[in-house]
Amino acid sequence: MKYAFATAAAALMVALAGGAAMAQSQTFATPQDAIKYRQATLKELQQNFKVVADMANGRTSFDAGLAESSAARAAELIQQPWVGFGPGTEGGKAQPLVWQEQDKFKAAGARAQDEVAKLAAVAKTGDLDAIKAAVGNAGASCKACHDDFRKR
Ligand code: ASC
Repeated sequence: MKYAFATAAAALMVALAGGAAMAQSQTFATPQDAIKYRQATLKELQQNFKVVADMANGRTSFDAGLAESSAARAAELIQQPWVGFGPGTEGGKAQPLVWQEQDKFKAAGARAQDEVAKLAAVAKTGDLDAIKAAVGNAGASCKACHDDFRKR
């Protein structure tokens, strides 16, 4: 059995988020492969977001070029984990609620995609104050999804 999740819903989420990339069809041989995939994409997302967040919070010095490239990479990465939450892939740190409340989960993911896309747009301007605000909004959207859908 393949765990496929390619679907109109994923494509719609990308469209709603204004993402340029296409939703990719993706299948996983086992649920564990899907879990590993989504964890890897979310980890790399977190690493890229942190580069910008550290600048916004004054933990590192502001480097406009690095902020722009890291935010752009984060905006690509946040489109990717969702196909790894298909039917039958419960596990990892994901709460069962992901599968029980699919509409809410997708809405929370779409909000996060939207906020990170906005961060990437703002990072191109090099305006640190605007980047700080966008980091706050994007971080809040990450946290909102984690509060409801990730095990602590
Ligand atoms: C991160 C990270 C998150 C968000 C969130 C912001 O760096 O891994 O999940 O920021 O903590 O509140």
